[in-house]
Amino acid sequence: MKPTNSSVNFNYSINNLDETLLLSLYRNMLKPRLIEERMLVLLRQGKISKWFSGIGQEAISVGVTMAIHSDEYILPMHRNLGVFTTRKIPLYRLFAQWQGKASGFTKGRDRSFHFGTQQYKIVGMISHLGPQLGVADGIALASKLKNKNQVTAVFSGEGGTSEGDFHEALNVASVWQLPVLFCIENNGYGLSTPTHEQYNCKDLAARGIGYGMESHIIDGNNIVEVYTKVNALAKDIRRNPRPILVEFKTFRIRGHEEASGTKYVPEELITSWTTKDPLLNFEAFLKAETIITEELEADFKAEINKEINEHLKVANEEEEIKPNESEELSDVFQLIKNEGINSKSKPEEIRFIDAISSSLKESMIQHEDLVIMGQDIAEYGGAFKITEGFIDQFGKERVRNTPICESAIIETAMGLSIAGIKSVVEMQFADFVSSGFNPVVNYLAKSYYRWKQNADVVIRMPCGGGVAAGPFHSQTNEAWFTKTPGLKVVYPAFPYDAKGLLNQAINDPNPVLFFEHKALYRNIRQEVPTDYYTLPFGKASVIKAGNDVTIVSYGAAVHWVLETLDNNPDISADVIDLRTLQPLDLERIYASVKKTGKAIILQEDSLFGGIASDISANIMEQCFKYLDAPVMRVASMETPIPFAAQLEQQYLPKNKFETALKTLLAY
Ligand SMILES: Cc1ncc(C[n+]2csc(CCOP(=O)(O)OP(=O)(O)O)c2C)c(N)n1
Repeated sequence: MKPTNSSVNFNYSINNLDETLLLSLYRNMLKPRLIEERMLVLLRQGKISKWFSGIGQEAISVGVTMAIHSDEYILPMHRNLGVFTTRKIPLYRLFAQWQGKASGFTKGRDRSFHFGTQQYKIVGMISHLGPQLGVADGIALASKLKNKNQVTAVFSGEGGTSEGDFHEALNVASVWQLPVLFCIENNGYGLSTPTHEQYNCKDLAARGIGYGMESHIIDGNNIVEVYTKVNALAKDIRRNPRPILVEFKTFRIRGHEEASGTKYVPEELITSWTTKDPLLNFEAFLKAETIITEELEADFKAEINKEINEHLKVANEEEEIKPNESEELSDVFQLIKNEGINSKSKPEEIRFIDAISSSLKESMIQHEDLVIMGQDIAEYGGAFKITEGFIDQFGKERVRNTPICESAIIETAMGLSIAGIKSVVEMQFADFVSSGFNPVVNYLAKSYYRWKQNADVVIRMPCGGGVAAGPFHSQTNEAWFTKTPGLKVVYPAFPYDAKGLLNQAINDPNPVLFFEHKALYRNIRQEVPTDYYTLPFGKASVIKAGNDVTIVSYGAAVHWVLETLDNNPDISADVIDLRTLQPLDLERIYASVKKTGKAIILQEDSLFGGIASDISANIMEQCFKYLDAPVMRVASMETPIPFAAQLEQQYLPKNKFETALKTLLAY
């Protein structure tokens, strides 16, 4: 149903708003409306693939965007075309984005509003909705750390407020008093789900209060109310940085997306909300007040339609993207110098854990903005005491205790990166990254490829078994990440490598999962330079040279290999410690296998789907004619990792390795 009313159903308190401002509020709402009406035509003609309508909700996008300064970030959702148009993005770029063309914002790699642009300070959504909110926390944290007194505005539908991300983001923002304006657009339905099936409270605004946050309810269809109230709130946040939640009451008068229709919405709801159309009511008001004439209205429409036509023509005439494999592959990671920085100091013998701690400390000095976040890492010094004493040297702003909100903190790290700040996030145990899995594999991993926004984040992962800690404190879960393009995965076995690689990980502007085996922390010592140095990624180290077999491993399992060889001095083996799993030094492996003719891979994780399988497959494909035996993989049992020491020993592959190695040598 097309809104047609012309009476004024709102009380517009224009007070001291001047005519120019009122006209631009009107014009800024008119533009997305006219674009959408055109998109609906194109959709029917099959010229665009999907459309999420924001018709009837324009006052929120436009009012909020006009109240936020143009250098303040705004994080819109799929119905917020008005944010993009009010920020004056050239329309041909939007049209090209929707057609998957190069002048869009993602080189055809993502659709609709799934993009961001630093130029316009807009950070678009990922499909999962909720992560936007935690990312806004990070941007707001950066503003607070740099004393910028800026507001970050972020949107969510009422459906999105049911996601854990929403609750974590509100909690973190409130505990840290971050200057975020959380904007909930309560439009009655999340796809076909009505509000009473989505939540069980009267107003979502109450959720702000639950998190210790000021909150407000605003009539989302009254542009004057939206603009004036948000403008006042934004000013207040700039003066007194803190989060505020606003629930905008509105209604989605079209389908979730055009193909899904509105059959499940009672007709009378659509009819009554149509009379509250934000554009037509305001238009009628401006006419009644003689602020706009029929002529001026026609001029506005003609100008906007002309702009739409011209820009559509530009986008339509742009050639389709020509796929180019090497361009796709080279856009997964931001380029970085990967040469390694040499140390100049005399080495000292330290433990693995000291190497990690020393890297973090030196990196905090090296990068003066670097922020470390994690549970209990400040006064308490972290579960493993790696950051003990850090707050005395670097202060609590940079060494941040976090609530138990893995998702929101990883999203916050993403937001910091958007605002130009590096961060390291400590998982208390690698197992708990599953509570922040979505932002790692969908936000951090894909953001550079999608819109060239790097995720300058290192996630530290204290991992691994042999410590009788049971299924949730012993996993080595690198395989969850090695299969996700866009993530680098580092897994050192020695203190020297741990320090040099962690320094490199923090230098790297891309997301890095840094695995630290807990069993190595206090058991493995090595001479390590006392000053700052880095080691390049993607370079395995050959820690023993021999002729009969190639042994490939990483992490604690490298030490099991060395123990086995100590007990069998007659075995002549090349031992390759991978050090990084992504990038993976396959060339080093191939060179060794071509020499020895036999290969065995030892991995601590259970066998199926682990990196040993991929290494094995690559050796078979690339070195088949050099092989004298099938490539062998030795790994843990296909069960969760158990607690009781004797069960854990049976589970881990350490004791099976010697037999497998001897079987291979005898082949
Ligand atoms: C994590 C996740 N679950 C489900 C979906 C599918 N989905 C996309 S939009 C949507 C409804 C969202 O409702 P709401 O947040 O109220 O926003 P609205 O579409 O009403 O503006 C759903 C279920 C999704 N994109 N992400």
